[in-house]
Amino acid sequence: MTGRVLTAGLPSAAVQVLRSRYDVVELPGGPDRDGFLAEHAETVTAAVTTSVSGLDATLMARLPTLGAVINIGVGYDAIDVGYATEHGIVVSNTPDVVTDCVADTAVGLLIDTLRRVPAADRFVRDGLWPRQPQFPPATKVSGRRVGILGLGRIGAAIATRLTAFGCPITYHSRSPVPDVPYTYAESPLALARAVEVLVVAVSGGAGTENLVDRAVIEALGPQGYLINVARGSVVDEQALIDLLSGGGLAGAGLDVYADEPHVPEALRKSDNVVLLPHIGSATTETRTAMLELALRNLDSYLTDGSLLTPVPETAGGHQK
Ligand code: 8YV
Repeated sequence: MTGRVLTAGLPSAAVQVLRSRYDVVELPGGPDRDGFLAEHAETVTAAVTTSVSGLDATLMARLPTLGAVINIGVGYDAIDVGYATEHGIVVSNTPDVVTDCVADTAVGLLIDTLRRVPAADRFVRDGLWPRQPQFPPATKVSGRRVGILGLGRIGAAIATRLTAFGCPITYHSRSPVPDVPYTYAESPLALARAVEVLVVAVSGGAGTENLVDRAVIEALGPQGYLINVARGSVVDEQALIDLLSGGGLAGAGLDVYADEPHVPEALRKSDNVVLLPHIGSATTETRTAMLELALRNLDSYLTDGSLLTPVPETAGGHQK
């Protein structure tokens, strides 16, 4: 199979790698897009995008010869997989290679949030230490009851790490996972009631939108913490802000938001949250492995139409 490869929202280093191997066109944003599509749309065979940029149905509909969407990322909620499937367009993602780094990020964020590590760092930098000899004690991590929402690859890797911290693990997934040494909770609400820290590790998409709603956050209570390394869409962000500011929740550690890269001022001004700019998979090693797996999928598709790691045909509600 030959044809052009369209890149949508890729970092320039990734575009360069693709350009060295394929005939690449880079999708522009804004007013240039219509002219670009008029010129190139009918020659595009495959598109390469990221979990953040995605590819919606409107754009796919304008690419009549598109056969594959190659996603650099495990989550594919920003790609309209329903539309793709209906129109014979195959979609791949990058599972497994992101698992370690996203799980590491979740555990690091959990520790940073409970132990208030960024606030302690600011305390030293701002010169407060000589004036106020003791940084206020924070919250112990080891042994704390942790709930994992979504015991997929990433949720399971988070559970393994936290088991080493002596944290009893409870989880909720669409159905109980066989042969795991953790306690199953029937619903997100039951999970929140049973734990002190809730870690969100479920995939984004229509099936999980607002799964962590106001009632779930309330159930964590004034001593509870929420950690989200999944998608902003899974959590009711306004309810989170209300409960954090009203003392209904002790703190939150967030890597993802409802409207990235925009983070509500109420969160940015809050002292009991730790905020990361969606860096779960952002290490050189993992980003390289993601790009390599995406390239192998693209090569495979352009060679014989097959994919190495296709996504399940229906999106929504899957654990990452
Ligand atoms: C990246 C992610 O932020 O894999 C995912 O689902 O959200 C992250 O790994 C993204 O893919 C950037 O390329």
